[in-house]
Amino acid sequence: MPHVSRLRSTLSRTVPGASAGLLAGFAALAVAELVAGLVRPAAGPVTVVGGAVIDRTPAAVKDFAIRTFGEDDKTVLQLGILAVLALIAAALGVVAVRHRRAGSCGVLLFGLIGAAAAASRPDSRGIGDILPSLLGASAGALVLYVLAGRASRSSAPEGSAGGGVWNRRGFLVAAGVTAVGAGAAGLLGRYLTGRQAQGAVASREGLVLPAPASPARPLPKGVQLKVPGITPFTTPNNDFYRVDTALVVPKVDAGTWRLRIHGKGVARARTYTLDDLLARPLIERDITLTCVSNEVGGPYAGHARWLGVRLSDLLAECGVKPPSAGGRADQLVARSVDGMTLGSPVEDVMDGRDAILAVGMNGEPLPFDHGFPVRMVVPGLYGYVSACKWIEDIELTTFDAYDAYWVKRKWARRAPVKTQSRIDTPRPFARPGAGTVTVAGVAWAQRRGITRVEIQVDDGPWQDADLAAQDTVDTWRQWSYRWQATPGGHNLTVRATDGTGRVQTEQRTRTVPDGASGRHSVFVTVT
Ligand SMILES: Nc1nc2c(c(=O)[nH]1)N[C@H]1C(S)=C(S)[C@@H](COP(=O)(O)O)O[C@H]1N2
Ligand SMILES: [Mo]
Repeated sequence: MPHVSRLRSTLSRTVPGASAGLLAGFAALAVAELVAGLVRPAAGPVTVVGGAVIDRTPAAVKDFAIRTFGEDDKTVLQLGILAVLALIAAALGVVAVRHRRAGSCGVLLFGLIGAAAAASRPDSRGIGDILPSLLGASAGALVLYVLAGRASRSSAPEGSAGGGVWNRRGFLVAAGVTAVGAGAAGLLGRYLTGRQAQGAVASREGLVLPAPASPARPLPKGVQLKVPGITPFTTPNNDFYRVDTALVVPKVDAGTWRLRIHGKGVARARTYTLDDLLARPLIERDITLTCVSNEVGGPYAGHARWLGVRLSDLLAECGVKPPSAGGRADQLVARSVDGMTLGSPVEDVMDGRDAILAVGMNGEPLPFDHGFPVRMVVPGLYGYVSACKWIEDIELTTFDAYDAYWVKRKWARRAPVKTQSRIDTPRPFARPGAGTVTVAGVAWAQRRGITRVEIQVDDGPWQDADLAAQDTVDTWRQWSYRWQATPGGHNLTVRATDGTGRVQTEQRTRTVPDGASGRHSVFVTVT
């Protein structure tokens, strides 16, 4: 049966070849991880490749990923990269059984691609970033060369020169040694990375936040409605949405953290330590933060009480003037330790609003996910043009001279928050019983405040909802509406009016380039 034996001989080359390739890939990643642990944890192989992928993802695809995978988008991306790498490694292994050099060269080529990806990241810092990929790929190429040699001999027909049995054992021994060695290297790399993070963790645990010189006004009674299913007025830190490009959350040691303010029109460039900031009079403010990627009705909005330094005070100390007072810079570019850049209008952050360099969030130091030790928060601007996490540098420049990260990717230069409202309850496709049904949710128009919320049932007239107390114009506002629900399918739509008297538009736009507009609707079936 010639077909069967040909199939068997193909398989007997393919299986060891693919195994050799997978092991070589594993060894390459493990060594890269170890080198990264030694030189720069943020330069781990999957991290830099993933980061480079994120940097090149068009706005529409990024939006799709956020929409589809939500905050798991990064896990999905990393698993995807690992799956692709595994396929390529297995294929290279199959090639290597016949052409050992070609297989190893293929691995080296991937190392070069990885190094290029690392060097292209906005936070790239030279040789330390490309070493993990290069050394990892070299290790992988060597492993493949050795294993492929044994695999091709081990797949020789039984009884031919060299003897299949002994060689198969030889292959398995070499494979086992590789697996154990690579596993150990990978674990050691992870351990080293973890140890560096411990300093940052300790610095956060040791941080005692001073009391604010200017506390937030106590929350008015009645900002929080007692309606099951409504978004809580204050978002607990653990539930606060997270949107950023960091595959590995930066762990910054508060003790070594610095913030530099410099650039156009900065009469006195300064560098501040965290203690410098904490020694200043702190302000505490309630501010609702919203993401430009939030769809109508979407979850990317959160509310917190922020503690920090008034940004305009620091800018004034450095001699910065807003354009309206003759300042030469109209754009403030905040840069984070992971190379993210966000550009805000200088006029906005100095116009008297509570733009904050925040150190505290809801009574505790910023969580790492939300920018420890210091981030920016500017009421009225979407996060991508204002809310720089893990900030380390503020450069004054102009919108003409510089485009920040998201602007280079088709998002708008300027992006004030649009008036939005959301129905939290009933949920879409809920089946409430007939009679009184409480419809409730939140509405926001930071800087302008919410003065009215209305509900429309099917094509009926707009009816006023009851407004919860308003905290400030920079916070969202809860609302509720007692609906006399009749059996059947119904569509509920909400619209808000902001403090300028403007009604939320029904014009639907996508999130790109400057935030979604349109009205949120929920379809329910009353039983
Ligand atoms: N360093 C850094 N800061 C960042 C981002 C980022 O990707 N990197 N994303 C911004 C965006 S798009 C938003 S909406 C807010 C979200 O802040 P949060 O994750 O604390 O909710 O952070 C902003 N600050
Ligand atoms: Mo965002």
